[in-house]
Amino acid sequence: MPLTVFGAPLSPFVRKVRVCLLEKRLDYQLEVVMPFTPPEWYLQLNPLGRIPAMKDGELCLADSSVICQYLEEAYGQTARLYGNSPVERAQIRWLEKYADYELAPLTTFGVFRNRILKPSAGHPCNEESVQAALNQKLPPHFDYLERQLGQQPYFVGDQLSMADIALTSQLINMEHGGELIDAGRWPALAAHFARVKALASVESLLPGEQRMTAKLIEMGKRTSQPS
Ligand SMILES: N[C@@H](CCC(=O)N[C@@H](CS)C(=O)NCC(=O)O)C(=O)O
Repeated sequence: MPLTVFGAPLSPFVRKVRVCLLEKRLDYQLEVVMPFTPPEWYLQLNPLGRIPAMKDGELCLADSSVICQYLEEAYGQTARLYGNSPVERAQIRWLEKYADYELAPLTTFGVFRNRILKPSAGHPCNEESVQAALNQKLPPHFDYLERQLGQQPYFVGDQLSMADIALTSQLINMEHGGELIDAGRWPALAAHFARVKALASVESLLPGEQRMTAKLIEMGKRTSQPS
């Protein structure tokens, strides 16, 4: 039975899991569950109501990191995404956590939510909060990540890991929200973003996401027009 991922494609956490599955060449199906108003049955899978969740046979898991770490251990013959030593695993988990808990509140719940989700639901974008994220809160994080990356192609070791996937996943939501990393100020990070986005796994998801984002932008324009 194939694995089932529950969630919506524009969530950075769902994208993380999908890219992990694609890199590991594991078959899966996506069952769309929208966040914030999940159906009652979904609370059986994740009592917090957040996406993603995943089923593997009878096993049900929630939280993107828990899911990806399970896939790494349960499907040991597939591409390794959590490094090759305790040191690498710790570094990868740190950067994954950094992406999910430090970047997400700014890139996804700041820029993307304000610019795309709120207008599509008839609520105004708080552009002041977007500008604060872009100009004050994100730059120190980008400085740190630029230093961590140095001249390496990937954040940890010399191969793709969940650190690269989690960080890129957040930056994709920022891009859907109309903002790119400034390549003049953070050249290594901007090049890394382009490199990871060009992976076949990531590339295969982006056109669908871009179409959905364009639709949401159109909805936002319609709801903001006076009737
Ligand atoms: N740490 C969780 C975060 C999941 C998360 O916050 N998902 C958002 C969508 S991007 C959500 O479901 N929000 C709905 C809510 O908080 O009620 C993970 O990595 O899976």
